[in-house]
Amino acid sequence: MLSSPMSVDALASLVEAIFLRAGVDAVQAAPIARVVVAGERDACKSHGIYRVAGCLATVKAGKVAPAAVPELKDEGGGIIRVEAKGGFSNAAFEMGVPALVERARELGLAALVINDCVHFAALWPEIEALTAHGLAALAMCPSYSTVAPAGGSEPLFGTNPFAFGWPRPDGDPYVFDFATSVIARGDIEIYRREGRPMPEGWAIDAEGAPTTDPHAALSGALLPFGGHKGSAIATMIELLAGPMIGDLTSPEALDLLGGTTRFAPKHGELILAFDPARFAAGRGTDPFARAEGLFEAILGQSARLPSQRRYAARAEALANGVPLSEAELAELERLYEHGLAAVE
Ligand code: NDP
Ligand code: PYC
Repeated sequence: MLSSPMSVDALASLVEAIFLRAGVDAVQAAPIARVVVAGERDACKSHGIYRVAGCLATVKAGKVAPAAVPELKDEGGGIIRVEAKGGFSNAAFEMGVPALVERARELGLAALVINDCVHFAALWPEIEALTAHGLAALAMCPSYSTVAPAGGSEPLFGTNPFAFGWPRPDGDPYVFDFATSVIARGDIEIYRREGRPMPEGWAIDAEGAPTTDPHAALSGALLPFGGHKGSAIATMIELLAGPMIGDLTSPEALDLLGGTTRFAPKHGELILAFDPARFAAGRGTDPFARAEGLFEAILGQSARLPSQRRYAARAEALANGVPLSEAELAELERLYEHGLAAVE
């Protein structure tokens, strides 16, 4: 049952207050609240307010440093690093953005490396933070082993999200953001909570047999999207956002976490920013105008662009509030009242 919609600002204040009351330092609480509320506002339920309890459980279990203050390490080159020091990734990302934007403009491309961060979030808020500056961007990170490689049957990769954005002069950017598993694990947890079977083709059980039972899927393995192609992209993400940046792979993150619980895993993240105008310089063409032609051609076939659903949900939420069920509201109130005592 739906309660009255809550304004985006009111929801953001409530979520931030939950984190602050639970002992998360203000440096981290505000960025986490921004990301979680953006997910709920844009109808991305798997990474919206549903994640608040998991974050608190991660704090309670001592698997994240709630008072960590990230540290920027910028030597003026194309690689900017932020050490999250065991805190959530979100404050570390926000700290790195100004240097990343400045360097991408100066050099044409630049990378932001985040090390030692606890990661639970969707990547598109980060992509949008860069497209807002007229930059194209890629973001990726491992997670913890829950996905079998194509042809295998044991969890190895994380759900390894991969996101891309391209700025558009007169509107919302082109953004895609997806797990490299068929579906994010968060969605499977929502199926489990709602007691619904999942569609076929998402997962295998612990014996390697196809399953539509979310319980069996969560104790078995998810499948990569697109068979061997998704498997290869998941491998690339493990390499680029794991060993290449001196951080953990998904199997290593799982070892550190000690199991596939609702706790968020610790690992690194890689974000790349490109200045399209710099790349196209001297070619006598406008990359942004040409991109518009491509988007129009997609839309001209009545296909939709990724993020269109999300932007529509955002417009609705900004105008009329974020729709929350009575159960969701009660859960937020419980977390506000009882803090860490409210989570296992
Ligand atoms: P979805 O499959 O729901 O969506 C993936 C992307 O495809 C979105 O950009 C979506 O846009 C777009 N899309 C969906 N349907 C269409 C369509 N018919 N035509 C064009 N575009 C379409 O996402 P996932 O379940 O794979 O991932 C959900 C979230 O989980 C992501 O935000 C990801 O970052 C996050 N995640 C985070 C992890 C972490 O470790 N931090 C791990 C795994 C996932 P739209 O939103 O508009 O529908
Ligand atoms: O939904 O797969 C997921 C996920 C893993 C870590 C954060 N989100």
